[in-house]
Amino acid sequence: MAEDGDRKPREVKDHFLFEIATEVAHRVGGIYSVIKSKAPVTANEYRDRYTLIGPLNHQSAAVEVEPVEPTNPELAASIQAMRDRGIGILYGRWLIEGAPRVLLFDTKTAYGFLNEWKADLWNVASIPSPDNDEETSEAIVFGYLVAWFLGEFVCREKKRAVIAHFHEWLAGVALPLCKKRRIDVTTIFTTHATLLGRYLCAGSVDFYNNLQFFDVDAEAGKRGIYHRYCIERASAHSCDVFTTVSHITAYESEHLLKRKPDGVLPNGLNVTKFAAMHEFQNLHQQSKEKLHDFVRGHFYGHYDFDPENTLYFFTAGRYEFRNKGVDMFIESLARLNHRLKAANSKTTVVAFIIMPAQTTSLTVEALKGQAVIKSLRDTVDTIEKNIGRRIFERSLKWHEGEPMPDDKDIMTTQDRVLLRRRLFAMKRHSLPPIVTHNMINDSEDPILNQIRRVQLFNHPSDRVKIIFHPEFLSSANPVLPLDYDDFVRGTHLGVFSSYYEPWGYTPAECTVMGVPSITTNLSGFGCYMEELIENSSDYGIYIVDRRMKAVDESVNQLTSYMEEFTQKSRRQRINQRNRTERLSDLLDWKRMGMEYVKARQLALRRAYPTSFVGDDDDEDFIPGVEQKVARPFSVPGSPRDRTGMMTPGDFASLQEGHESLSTEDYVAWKLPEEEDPEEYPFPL
Ligand code: G6P
Ligand code: 1S3
Repeated sequence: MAEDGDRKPREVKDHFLFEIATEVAHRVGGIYSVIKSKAPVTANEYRDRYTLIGPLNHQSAAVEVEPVEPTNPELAASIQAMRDRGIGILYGRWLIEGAPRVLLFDTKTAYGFLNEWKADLWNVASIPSPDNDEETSEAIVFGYLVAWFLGEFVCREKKRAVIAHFHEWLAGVALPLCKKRRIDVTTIFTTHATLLGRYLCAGSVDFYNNLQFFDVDAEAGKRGIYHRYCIERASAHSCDVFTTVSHITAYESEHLLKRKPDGVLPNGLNVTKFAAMHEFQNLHQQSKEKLHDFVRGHFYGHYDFDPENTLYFFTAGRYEFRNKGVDMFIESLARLNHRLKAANSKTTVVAFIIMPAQTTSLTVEALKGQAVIKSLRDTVDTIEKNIGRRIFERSLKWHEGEPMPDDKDIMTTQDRVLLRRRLFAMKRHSLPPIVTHNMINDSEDPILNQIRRVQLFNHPSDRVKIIFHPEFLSSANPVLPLDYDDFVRGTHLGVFSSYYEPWGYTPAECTVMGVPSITTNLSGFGCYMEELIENSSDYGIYIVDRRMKAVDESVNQLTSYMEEFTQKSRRQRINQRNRTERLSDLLDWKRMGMEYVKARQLALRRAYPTSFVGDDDDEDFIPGVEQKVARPFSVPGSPRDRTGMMTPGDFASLQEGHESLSTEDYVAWKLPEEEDPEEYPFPL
């Protein structure tokens, strides 16, 4: 759409920004994390010129969105025009940090147009839409509503430029429509993965070595996703600026979507800085105590390992067995178990797998474990109080020359019976369970089958224990009552050995909480960190090579990283956590958001080049738009060779006329000074 002959110049200063995604005020997966965590910086930059657009989900909007009246007259009139045609719209503030404005379309109120719109989509973009794919129908209705709205808005707001930034194919249908209808907006499309990439990787193909050779239409057809693939490809080709979340996905998009991205918009996080320097270490200790409590209950009757010598590892995410690398994690845990046993190690590793699967309920055994331990604790508390009371009474009556109160008199027969009853309740004839829930398909579940194959059954002799929690975590859960963040803080190491991971929020979240993690050089996050930090493992960022190594070698590398971690002393772990946490700034939206700023500027330049005439400094930001993130003061300490197979350095830089994406352009990052461990204000 760039530089249409009939496009009239618009003012780029104080332009409007609409960001469109299906996860606005409605959590489904990673995109919710992106837009929600980014909201504070974008809302701060744009104020009331920023609106997020999504489909209305009544349930989540009821708790996440406060309805308000639009104050902008053009916006209000556009909304009214659509309401007059029967479209249900909720406009309000999203109740998150930054409180951005949201515009949510009730797609159900537009299903009357579905057949007409499907036919139109075929006519204008040659995109087919079968009857039986509800997700695609939803994407079409939403896309047509978005294009309708943008058309209404730019007819009324005639002066200032409008940027529409779309995330993922599900929100992309409006892109070919904007182009065909010549709607006077400039567009950005960010893909957070590719449909084909995800499908191909989940199968058993050698994906990365064959990227150039796939017959994309045929592969999409074989998987019944040709129509979805068409939407994704049309979105990538009709936008003014095309971006992905990492270099590795940029490379993939170039081959599978047949357009080279204009740049990479990595995902950031909203980093919390604590007033006290060591607050996050204290939080680790507090959350770890809660994990100890859970483990005491789960392993009752077999709790013969020492919490002081226990390390908690975990993996978490959407249940994609191969893509998220759970297959490799379990295999490596089995090898680690073998190595620790052979070395007579005193360390026990408890490995958690947090991945939602279909379940019916928590198991009786999981509930019983926590109940048994709670009863034991209650009984011991009662006995303790009784003993205290008796010592006190006896001491009051004590006279010089009499013997001290005897412990036999202090613990009564009744106390002993009470305690014995609890101890008997803790007898167990089976091994502590692997899974906390009743699975719908236990016998065919890939995770359980892999655990069965490697025989990690929580036997007392095993030094690696395993717990599969097939549900997202919540503090309201009676068995493991912790929210995800608190859980992560309590662990020692996150393991994310992904095969397909466009970015990967899980290891990034670990980093900002000061928890070391293992990831791979097939994940966007892993590649990003590898590029920026030399000796990244010193900083708690371990990167398994899944590109150049055979599978068995990668499994061994992962095993060795975990083994090496088990050999660290407490002091070494604390030091490493401090270093990990100091990388947080690197992942903060205040820095990462810079690429979004650049992408928007490129979109404006492509659509309205004449509005920039006379502005000779290419690197300058749009006049009038305050630059929120400082330009670099220095280059990073360890620049990297960027000729690696999957991170070709020739993606465009989000700037017209520049050939290569240069991370140094926006990363002004220097490791802060190390602290002296002797001065830590807590026991080591
Ligand atoms: C934090 C706490 C320390 C505690 C340590 C345990 O640093 O502030 O008081 O000793 O965690 O570390 P660990 O790696 O053994 O869980
Ligand atoms: C995608 O979600 P996923 O887990 O299916 O988008 C996320 C946000 O960009 C990204 O972090 C992740 O790697 C992708 O895979």
